[in-house]
Amino acid sequence: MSSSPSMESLVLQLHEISAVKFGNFKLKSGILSPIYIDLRLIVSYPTLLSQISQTLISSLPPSTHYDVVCGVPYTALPIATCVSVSHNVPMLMRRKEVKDYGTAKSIEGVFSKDQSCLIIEDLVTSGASVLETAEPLRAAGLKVQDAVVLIDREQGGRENLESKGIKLHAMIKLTEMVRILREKGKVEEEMEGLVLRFLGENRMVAVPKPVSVKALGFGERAKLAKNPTGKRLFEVMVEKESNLCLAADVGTAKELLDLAEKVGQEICMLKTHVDILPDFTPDFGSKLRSIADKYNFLIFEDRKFADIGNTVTMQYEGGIFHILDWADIVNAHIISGPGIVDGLKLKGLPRGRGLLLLAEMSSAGNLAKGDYTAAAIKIAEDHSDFVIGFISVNPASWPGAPINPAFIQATPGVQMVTGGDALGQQYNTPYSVIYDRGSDIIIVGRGIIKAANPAETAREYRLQGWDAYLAKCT
Ligand code: 5BU
Repeated sequence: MSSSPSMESLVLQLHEISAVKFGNFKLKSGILSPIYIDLRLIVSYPTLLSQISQTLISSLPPSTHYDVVCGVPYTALPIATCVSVSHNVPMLMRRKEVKDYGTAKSIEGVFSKDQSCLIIEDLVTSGASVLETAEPLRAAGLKVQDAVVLIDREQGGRENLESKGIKLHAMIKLTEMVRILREKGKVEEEMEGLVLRFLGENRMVAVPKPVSVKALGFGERAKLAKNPTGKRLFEVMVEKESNLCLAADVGTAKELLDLAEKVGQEICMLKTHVDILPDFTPDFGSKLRSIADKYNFLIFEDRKFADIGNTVTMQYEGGIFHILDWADIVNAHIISGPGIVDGLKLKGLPRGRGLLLLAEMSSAGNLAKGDYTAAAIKIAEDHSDFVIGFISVNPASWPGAPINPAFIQATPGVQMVTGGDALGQQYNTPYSVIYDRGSDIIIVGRGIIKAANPAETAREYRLQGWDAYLAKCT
């Protein structure tokens, strides 16, 4: 362990290795800044790395309690490792991308629920990356109340984190750092003035949040829904405090029914792909229906009808699956034009069923955008007695008039951390899908199915999805 050097000496060393530079730099946000900080370099200076880690941890108030530490990937990982080793505190690692095979965990390391985790970060501007790390840690049951950062840019991070229940502790504030460098003759007074003015003018960098108006609650929206299934879905969401739909993509009908029993109480909707079940029998629908009735959720067969109206009437009602008999909701592409909705409506509306239109898709390179999305909205409006809403990815970004609040937005491609799979699927987090992207329902498949304990994980997704919805309404 190295002896504790003065703050001046650390700041001078950071300047010496060019981890702090003055000039004219374009930041990630596009803003031009007179100061640039790159702490990735410190891995090449082990003594400095160790000294910084020491000083960082001693800047915490003595009362700060933590059982484990977790660095924000990637720059803070070596700092967190140093802290862990020198203080003998276990460390956790958050994956930036979750693998689609093996354990599919977003947090690596051993921990137990209710332990406190200290987040370690190199540089905080808005606090967004600390929040991105806090989210999956909290979802896994850990308490996150404190974060410690090497340099606080004083641009709103402290306030943004405070509003999410995280106290930010800083080894040094950027203004103090600049003052030390000026006092030691490393920066001209004029440059110090420029930096201070820049920081003053950019005091609050908000965590991006496009949703600015208070959203209407699901209870209110239930009253606006014309379709009985759409209305019921809103009501179930309110009753169960759940906006979670499970994508039950398992290998057999037996597994699907077992899974439905396990997670039934957490979900508002269960989504099937009935044509992937090798042991499908004609009584599958009635078995699933009785589980749905027991736990009060709706059944959504993700059939993605795409043919002309006449053909889809037969596909919906007939064949071996008899989807119309057991699925509350189905969905359709609009590639074939509005006739597909007329066809499905002919069979579905008399039974009180509902339809979701595919306005967007979650997979990379898909063609459902722009005019296609706009056409889906128009068809939905023309058939609002049967269409209950959309499969969408970022409805908050749709141009034009606000979408009728009677329509429900349901979004696939959701996991606890952003990323994707090897075949084009793209994931966003529950919070970003509901709060930032303006959706209502998170559709989660492998994030839950592949978890060690699907019921518990479903509960975590439910809580995150619901919290994001509540945040939108207040
Ligand atoms: P995942 O395991 O969470 O990636 O499963 C996503 C589910 O949602 C899966 O059943 C897909 O068929 C479904 N899905 C999708 O991922 N993206 C889309 O645009 C549409 C459906 Br539509």
